[in-house]
Amino acid sequence: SQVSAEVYNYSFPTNFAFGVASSAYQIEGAYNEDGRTDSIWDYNLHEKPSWVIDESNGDVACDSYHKWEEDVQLIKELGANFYRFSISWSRILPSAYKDTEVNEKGVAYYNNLINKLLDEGITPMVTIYHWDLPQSLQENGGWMNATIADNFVFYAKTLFQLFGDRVKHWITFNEPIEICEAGYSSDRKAPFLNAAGVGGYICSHNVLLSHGKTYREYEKLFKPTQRGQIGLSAASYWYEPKENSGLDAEASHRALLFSLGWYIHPLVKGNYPPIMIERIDEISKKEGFAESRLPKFTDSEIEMIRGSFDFIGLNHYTTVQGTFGTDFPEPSAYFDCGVKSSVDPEWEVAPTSSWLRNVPWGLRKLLVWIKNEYGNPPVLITENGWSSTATLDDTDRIRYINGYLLSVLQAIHEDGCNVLGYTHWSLLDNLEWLAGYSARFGLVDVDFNSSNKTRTPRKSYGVYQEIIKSRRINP
Ligand code: PNW
Repeated sequence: SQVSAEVYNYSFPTNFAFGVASSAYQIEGAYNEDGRTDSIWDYNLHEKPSWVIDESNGDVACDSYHKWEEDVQLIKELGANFYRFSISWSRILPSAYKDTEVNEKGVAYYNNLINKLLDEGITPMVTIYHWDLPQSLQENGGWMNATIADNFVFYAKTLFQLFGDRVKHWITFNEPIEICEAGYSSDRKAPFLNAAGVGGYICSHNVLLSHGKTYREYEKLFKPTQRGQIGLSAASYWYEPKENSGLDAEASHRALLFSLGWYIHPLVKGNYPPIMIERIDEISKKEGFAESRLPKFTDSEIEMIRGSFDFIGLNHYTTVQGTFGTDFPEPSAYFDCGVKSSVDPEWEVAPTSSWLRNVPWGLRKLLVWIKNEYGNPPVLITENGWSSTATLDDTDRIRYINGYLLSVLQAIHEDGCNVLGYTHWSLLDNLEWLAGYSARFGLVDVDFNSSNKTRTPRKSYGVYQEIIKSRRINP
């Protein structure tokens, strides 16, 4: 659907920030250099290369561990206000567990990066955890073990101590639904645990408790002097009712509560969405489980988690259609939710990611849904992006960026949504998890066959540069 001409007259508010994002395992390489130890991704992709379609891994990736200065230069040229990157836990704490030694060489790498960004006028935004759990913690159950919270809080506090004098924007977790539902209830992400209907809920519970504790420790020990902000980045599709029926509308709303609401509801309201609690309790009982598969928060945990955010991070890529339906295997979060998803074949599909379709109005509807459901909290779009082929002439990405940013402008100017900024995923082509190097998400092309991982800006890089400069979308 087209937007009306006047939407092109809107500009981004003066305090609206533009950035680009990346994550450690996807770009750094240097997997065993300077004391870094294995994460669950290193371990699993070395054990079984066929997890990844091109049998690639993050051993070298974009080699940003050595080429970070060039990356900062690209961000500077782009004119971005901030750079969202993640820190590799096992580079900072090779022994991973609480009270273990900090690795000075790992610290130096991030100090250099942060200082250079600041020198160039780029605000550093740090994701504390972007999926690369130290393998030694996984050997003790990883996110399934409640003791992970103490280890995570120690790691996070180490980062606040080391970098918090200069880093004022922190994201505890990138996409808990991918960490947990994909990692522990399926085999779509490491550690490939595949405990459907169980693993994802336990993992998410521990992630939420870890987030809440980290927020409260920062609030108590660091915020008074460092004055930074903390959020969590949740991933969500927009669910558009497939048929114009009450049942599909109810199903689509429920799917949003079971995905975005799974994490944002606790942060805003203290607990899981009531519909999740009711359905999972009841279905677990019918399935013969002695207790609900959804763990319970205590009253004091609810108090701790409620309000544990300064902004909501939103990773949004695409839209699906929701239909009422329960034909899923049991137990599973899909069965618990009871919504089937499909797509409109008319929606343009990304040439290298079959799940990704260009549906710009979905972002606007999602922002309005968050506003209505959660009292218009400050939302930072922490990821949005498109995967093209290796071409430099990426007109499909340009179409996607323009469409989604127009949708953001409408959400701000016509719907009054509180949107703080926009982050494009990604600066560089990088290791797209199980899609390897086949799905290119970069504004900048990376030649992975070249020994120096040559970076070449695409056409979209120039378009985003122009948007940041003019603060509007050029018709
Ligand atoms: C994100 N979905 O994952 C991750 O944060 C990035 O590391 C990743 O490279 C990027 O998106 C591109 O895939 C997603 O199901 C996982 O809509 C799933 C979805 C979206 C993003």
